[in-house]
Amino acid sequence: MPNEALIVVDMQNDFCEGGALAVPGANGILPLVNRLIGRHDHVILTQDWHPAGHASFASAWADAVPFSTVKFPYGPQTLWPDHCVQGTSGADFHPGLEATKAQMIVRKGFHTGIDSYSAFRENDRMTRTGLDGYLKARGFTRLIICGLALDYCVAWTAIDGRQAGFDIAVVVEATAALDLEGSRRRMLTEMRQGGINLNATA
Ligand code: VGL
Ligand code: ZN
Repeated sequence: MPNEALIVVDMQNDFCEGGALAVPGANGILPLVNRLIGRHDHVILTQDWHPAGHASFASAWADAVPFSTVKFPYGPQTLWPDHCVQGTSGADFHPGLEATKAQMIVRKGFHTGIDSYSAFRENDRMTRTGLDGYLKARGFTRLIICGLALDYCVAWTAIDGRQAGFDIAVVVEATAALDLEGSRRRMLTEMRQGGINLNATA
């Protein structure tokens, strides 16, 4: 469909098996993600792309442990293990991902003090990535979303996409979740209530 784009979120080594912030089940979705890529004319990849010492890394703070939550100027922020550092192999796309066809790669999380789960808007909820303008300029009205992690970058990208006026379907079977303290269930509910279609299949 000419007005439809596939967005593949953060299929990077650090989120896959053996990676610094591995999402359980990440490698298992690769065949489904590749099948979706094969079936779509317009493919966009997102890439988590942090400078070393990024504020979302627990290692950047004294006495902080990964997966704890701290107060940032823009609100609560989960601290993560160092991951997807610019230029490292952990930030590369998984070698099994059919990445060649991608028409656009959106990098996010490159401002040292601001994390970015959404591919549209950073975690301060103000700084925009430009993806909205790109998609609208190209005439896309419907977005199919898959990738990692369902309850963080996929969910926030879907919710912000909906808010920007796109028709959104998340292919849940082509995602995997971190599931920290019930985040999978919580974000599925938020997406459903936000008018996002969760019934699409790969
Ligand atoms: C993500 C946590 C930190 C994700 C990225 O891709 O879902 N999660 N950075
Ligand atoms: Zn990140």
